[in-house]
Amino acid sequence: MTWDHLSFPTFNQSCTSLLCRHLSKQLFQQLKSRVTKNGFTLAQAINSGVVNQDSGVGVYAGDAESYHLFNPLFDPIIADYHGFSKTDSHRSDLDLQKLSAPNPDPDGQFILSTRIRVGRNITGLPLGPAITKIQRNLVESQVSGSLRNLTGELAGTYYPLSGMDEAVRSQLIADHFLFKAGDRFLDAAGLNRDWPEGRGIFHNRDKTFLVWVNEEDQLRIISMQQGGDIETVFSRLLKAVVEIEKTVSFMFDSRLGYLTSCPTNLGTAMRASVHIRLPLLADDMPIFKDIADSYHLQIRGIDGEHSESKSGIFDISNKRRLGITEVDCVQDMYDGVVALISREKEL
Ligand code: ADP
Ligand code: CIR
Repeated sequence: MTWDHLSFPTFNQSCTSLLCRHLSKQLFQQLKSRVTKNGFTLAQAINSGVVNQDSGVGVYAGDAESYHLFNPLFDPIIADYHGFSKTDSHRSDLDLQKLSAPNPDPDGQFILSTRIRVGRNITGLPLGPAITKIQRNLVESQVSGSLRNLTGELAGTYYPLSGMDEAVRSQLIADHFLFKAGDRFLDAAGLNRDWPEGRGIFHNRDKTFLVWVNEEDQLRIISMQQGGDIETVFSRLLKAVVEIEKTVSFMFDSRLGYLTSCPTNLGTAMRASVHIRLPLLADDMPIFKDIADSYHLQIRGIDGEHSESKSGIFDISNKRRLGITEVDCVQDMYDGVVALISREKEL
C-alpha cells in the first residue's frame, strides 16, 4: 500500500494497530505540518504502520524531539502499550539483588535459552529513522572503538556487515545471534537506508555477550546463553551496560527513560526472553494467551518478532518496558514463565 504522505491515510477494516486506533483525521491535520530540527515529519513517523497494515504498533520516532512534537499521537500509543499515563514517570533499578529468579527449569525440560537485551541511542544524534549516512557511520566507529576496550568475559570482536561472508551471516541469523536483513516494518520506517553500511555485530568468544550496531536502535546490548539461568544472563548484561556507559552517553528523558526509535522500547528498552517449548499450551492458544496477558508477557515466534512458532517453541518476553524498572521487566518474564511451565505440566 502506498500513500501520498499529504492526505489522511486509508486504514483497512482489519487493521488493529495502535496507529490506526489513535490517529484520527483531526489529529493528522493538527500534526501533518510539524517538522523536527532533523527534518522528521509525521508522515515519516507513521509510514511503517500505513504501508504495513498488519503492524501491531505502526509508529517510529526520528529523534528525541519527535516524542515531544508529535506527542498528541505518541502519548496515547505509549499509554496503550505500556499502561503508562501522562502523569507517570520512569524509574531505573539495576540492582541484581532485588531480582528473585532462580532457574525455573533446572532439568532443562522446557527452556532452551535465555536472552536479555536493551536498546540504546547516542545523545545528540537523530534516531535511526532520521539519521544520515555520515552520522550512522560515526556511531559505528564510536561504538566499535568503545567496545574494543572491554575485557574479561566481555572482550570480543566487532564484525561489520559490509563484506561479511554470506554463509557466516546466515548462520549467525539462524543461531539467533544476528538481526535479519530487509525487515519490511523497519524498511518503511527508513531504518534500512544505506544497508548494509554502518551496521555490524560485536560478540565475545562464546557469543554470550553481543552488541548489534545500527539496527532498529544504534545499539542493542545483548546477554544470552543456553538454558534458564536468568540471573546470570541479567548480571552479565548489567556489567556490560555499566562498562559501555563509561565511554558513551545515551539519550535519556526524565519522563520516558531511554529513548528508542520504536515507542514500545522506551523506558528500560529491555526485553527479557526465553525460548521455551510448550507444545500442550500451543494446542490451547486461548489459555496460553490468557496467562500471557495476565503476566504482561508477549508471545513471539522462534525467529523473533513477526515470526512463527516452530515445534511448539515460543519466544516469551516482558511486554512492558516503561514505568517499570529493569528488575521488574525480568521479574515479569520470570513470574510468567513459572506460571506457563506450571500450566504446561498440568495439561
Ligand atoms: P529484539 O529482541 O531485539 O526485539 P527480535 O524479536 O527480532 O528482536 O529477536 C532477535 C533475535 O533474538 C531473533 O533471532 C530471536 O530468535 C532471538 N532471540 C530472542 N529471544 C531469544 C532467546 N531467549 N534465546 C535465543 N534467541 C532469542
Ligand atoms: C509493528 O508495529 O508491528 C512493528 N513496527 C514492531 C513494533 C514493536 N513490537 C513490539 O510489540 N514490541
